[in-house]
Amino acid sequence: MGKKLEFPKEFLWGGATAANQIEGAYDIGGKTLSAAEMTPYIELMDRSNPSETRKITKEILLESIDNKEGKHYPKRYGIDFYHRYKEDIKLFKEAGLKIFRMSISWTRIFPNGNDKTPNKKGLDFYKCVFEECKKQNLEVMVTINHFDLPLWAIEKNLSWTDKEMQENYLLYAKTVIDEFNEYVKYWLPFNEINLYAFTSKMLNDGLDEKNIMKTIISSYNDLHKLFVTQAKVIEYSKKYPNIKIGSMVADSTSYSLDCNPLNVIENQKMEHMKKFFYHDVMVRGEYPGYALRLFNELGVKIDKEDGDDILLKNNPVQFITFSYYMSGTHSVTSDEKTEGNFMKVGKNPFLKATEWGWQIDPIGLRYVLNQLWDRYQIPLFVSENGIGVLETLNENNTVEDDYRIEYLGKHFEQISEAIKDGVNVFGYTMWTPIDVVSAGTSEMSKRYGMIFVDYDDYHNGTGNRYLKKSYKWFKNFMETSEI
Ligand code: BGP
Repeated sequence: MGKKLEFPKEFLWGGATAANQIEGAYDIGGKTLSAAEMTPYIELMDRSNPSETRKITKEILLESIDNKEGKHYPKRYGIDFYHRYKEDIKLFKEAGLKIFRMSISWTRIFPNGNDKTPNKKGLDFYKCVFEECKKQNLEVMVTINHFDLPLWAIEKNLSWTDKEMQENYLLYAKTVIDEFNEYVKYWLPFNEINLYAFTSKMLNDGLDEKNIMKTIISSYNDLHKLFVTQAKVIEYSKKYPNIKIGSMVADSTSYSLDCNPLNVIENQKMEHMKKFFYHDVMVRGEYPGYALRLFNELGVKIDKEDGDDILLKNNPVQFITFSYYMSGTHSVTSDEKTEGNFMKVGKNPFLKATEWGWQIDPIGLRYVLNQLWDRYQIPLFVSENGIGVLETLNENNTVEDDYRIEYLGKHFEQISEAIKDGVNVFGYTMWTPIDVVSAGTSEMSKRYGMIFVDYDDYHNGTGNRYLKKSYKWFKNFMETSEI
C-alpha cells in the first residue's frame, strides 16, 4: 500500500494542454498559421543544452511561410486533437481528471488576426469540445492566448505597445468570453505572462540569463500594455459573475547558492524581478518599489496612459496560477548553469536534472506555494507541472514510466504539505495528460503524457493513443489518494 495523501474533496485535479501543441489542422475550418506553427523542428545536437544548438529568429519564422515542404513544422499537426478530441476527453475522464486546461487558437477564431467578425467554423469547433467536456462532467480552464500569435502580428512587426495589437486581442478575448462563458468558469488571458513580452517580440537570441534581463528590460513597456490589456479583460468579464479570471506566471523558484549575503541579496533581486514583480502588479494592482528603483537605474520609462493605474488597481486577478517544473539558484560568485524552462538557471548541487537539464525539485513547489500564499492571500492553482522524457512503446504497447510516477507523486505530496501549512491551493493541472509537441523545442520526442501518442518528430506514425503505466497509477491515486 502506498502513502495516503490528504486533499480536500473538491480539489480540482486535471491536465493542461495548449492549442498549438495539440490541435494540428492548421489550415482546416478557415484557420491560418500562427507564429507557433511556423517554428520548425530542428534536431538538437545536445538535448541538455538546446539554446546552444537552436536559435529561432524572426528570419527563420518568416522563411517558413514559403518553405512548407523543406522543413518540418510539428506544431502544424500537433497530435490531431482537432479530429480526436472526443477520444482524448474520454481518456482524461476515465483517468479521473476533474478539470481540463486548454487554450483557444486565436487564428481559428480570427484567421487574419484582425478580422472584424469571428470565423463561425472556429467557434463551432470549440463549442463541440466544450459540449464534450460537459458531457464528461469535466470542468474547463481556458488560456485565451498560449504563445500562438497570428501571423499578421509577426509580419507587421507588432508588439503590445501597438494599439492595433491590443484592440484585436481584446476583440478576440471578448468574443470567446461572450461565446463560451456558460461552459468555462476559469480563464487565463495570457500563458506565462512573464515570458510573454519577449516571446511575442520573437527576440529569441539564445535566451540565457544575460539576454533575458536585457530583453525583459527592453520589454517593460510591452509588459505594461499586457497588464493593462489583461485588466481590461477582467473589467469586461464582470458582466459574467459566474466566471473567474486568473494570472499565469512561469515560476522561477530559486535559492541563494549559499549563505553568502551577497548571493542571498542577488537571489532576492532575481526573485523580485523574475517572479514577484508580475504577481505584485496583477494582484496588488501597482508597481512595487524595487521595480521602480530598477527602472530608474536603467533609465526605463513606462509610457502610461491616463487611466492605466486605476484600471490596474480596480481589476486584480481573482486567482493566481503558475507553471512549476524546476528550480534554480542565484549567486554572484559562481557561473555554473543548467538549462531551464526557456532560460538557463544556476545549478543546485542537491538536485538531479531531467535529460533536458531541468532540475527536479518537489520541495520547491511547497516553498513557492507558501511564498505566494503568504504574500497575496488569494486562491492558488498549479496550472502546469510535469516531466519530459524520451520514451518509446515497449512490446506490450505501453511505457513503464516509473520516473513520471515518482515525479508526480513527490510533487503531489508537497502540495498536500502546503495545504497542511494553511495554503489555499484549489487545483492542479499536470503538463500534460497526453504527449504533445514541445513548446520550446517543437519536438514530439520530449514526452510528458500519461498517454503515449504514436507520432515522431516528423509526424510519422498512426497517432494512436496508448496508456502508460502512469495513467493507471494516476487513476488509482484518484480513487485511493495513495501515491
Ligand atoms: C511551458 C509552456 C507549455 C509547455 C511547458 C513545457 O512553459 O507553457 O506550453 O510546453 O512549458 O515546455 P516544453 O514543451 O518546452 O518542454
